[in-house]
Amino acid sequence: MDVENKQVKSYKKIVVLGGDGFCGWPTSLYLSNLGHDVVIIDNLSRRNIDNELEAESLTPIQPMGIRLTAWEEVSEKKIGFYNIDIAVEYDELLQIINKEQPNVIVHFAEQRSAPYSMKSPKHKRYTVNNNLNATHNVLCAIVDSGFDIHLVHLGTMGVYGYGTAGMKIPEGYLDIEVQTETGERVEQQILYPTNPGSIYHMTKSQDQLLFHYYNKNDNVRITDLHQGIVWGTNTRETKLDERLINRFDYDGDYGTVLNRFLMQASIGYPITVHGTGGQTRAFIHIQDTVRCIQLAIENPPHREEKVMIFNQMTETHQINDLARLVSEITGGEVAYVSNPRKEAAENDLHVENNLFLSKGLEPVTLDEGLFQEVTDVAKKYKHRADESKIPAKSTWTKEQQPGIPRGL
Ligand code: NAD
Ligand code: USQ
Repeated sequence: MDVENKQVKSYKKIVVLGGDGFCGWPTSLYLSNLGHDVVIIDNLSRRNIDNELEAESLTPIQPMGIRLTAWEEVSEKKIGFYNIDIAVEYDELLQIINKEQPNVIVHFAEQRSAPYSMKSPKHKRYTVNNNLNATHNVLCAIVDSGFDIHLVHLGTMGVYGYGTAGMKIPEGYLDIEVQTETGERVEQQILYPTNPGSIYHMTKSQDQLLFHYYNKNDNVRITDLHQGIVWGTNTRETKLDERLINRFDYDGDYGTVLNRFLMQASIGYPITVHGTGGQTRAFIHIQDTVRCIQLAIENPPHREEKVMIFNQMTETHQINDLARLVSEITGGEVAYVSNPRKEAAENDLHVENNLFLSKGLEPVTLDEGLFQEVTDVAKKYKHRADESKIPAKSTWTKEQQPGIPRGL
């Protein structure tokens, strides 16, 4: 094997929920390579949504069986796999937990696209049912099993909303002072108030309350990672064999902004900036995502401790600046399209992320990674692109227009 085989001192049994997805697959390989015993649970709903949308990953992802065989051949390590719907099949989920007895469960298994969650009443209801039942079933099953399992959940920066009036968004909690009826001033710490911008982001806000409750009532140990927009495609492990390649979404529903811009520029499609491009968002490279999960697993909260919240992001950028940067690297043209979303046209974003930095995260920055991403992935697989899937057609309200460049 080409990569350094890093065995951790304290080996753990880790169940990865959603381990076939964009973040879950490279995380499963990374943790397996560290020497942990990894078991994936995934109902392959993301692949079925590709069928529904008639869209495909730009990169040629392999069926789960081929992925797992390839990993075993490359690494001599086995990853287990169960295909169940954790939002629906509670008894099966509990049985797996009782059988596998994991030390850690990493929870990626939710419908994660904001535009998909806003497509129609059917998609709104699916996202709420899937995400809230998935999270609740996991928490309920952890308590039901009686094991002391550390739950690491992938949350989102979007729960905070993006307007911070110049203040740095703290890691989950806000210190406030209230005045009592007798005029005394008392300090308190509360969950940072949520302000979700889509049905999807709203489910993540609700997840926070489920975590708070199960932590308070049953002492479940929980780490909630408020992650920014992930960019990039491959990690050291997924690069080891073409059959291990990670997915790269570029369609109008699942493609996230920076990867979409890179792909669009590589095929000569105008770079689709929504509205004025004044929106500022938080970003993280996929290689840092997997490293952050490792750090979260290695630094669990204690049994009586409140839910631990990390802001899992490394840089903030305005969409306009990203478009300009991609255009400079590739020569691509920037198009300002109608914004199909209901979001502030401009915002500032300042985020506290000291927890991960203090635990040793050394971020991959846009300056180092962008050019490589364009050449290694976007250009290499551009023959697989279907231009008709690029426009963002899901609108937040019936009155809004899709984000289609003029003339296309
Ligand atoms: P993804 O859609 O690629 O992966 C999610 C996986 O979960 C899929 O393989 C899907 O089949 C599975 N899944 C969904 N519902 C399930 C269910 N009920 N039972 C079993 N399996 C189920 O998404 P991703 O980009 O890997 O995101 C993973 C997590 O990280 C999500 O919870 C998302 O909210 C969070 N996140 C992602 C990003 C990003 O930019 N991709 C950023 C911040 C946070
Ligand atoms: N945008 C464009 N042009 C495009 C696509 C998007 O200008 O072609 C803009 C959007 O209007 C938005 C911003 O870019 O202002 C980000 O959009 P996105 O699709 O990249 O990200 P988002 O919908 O916020 O969701 C993604 C993931 C989600 C995760 C979230 C992290 O899909 O799972 O939770 O990023 S965060 O944004 O920090 O909440």
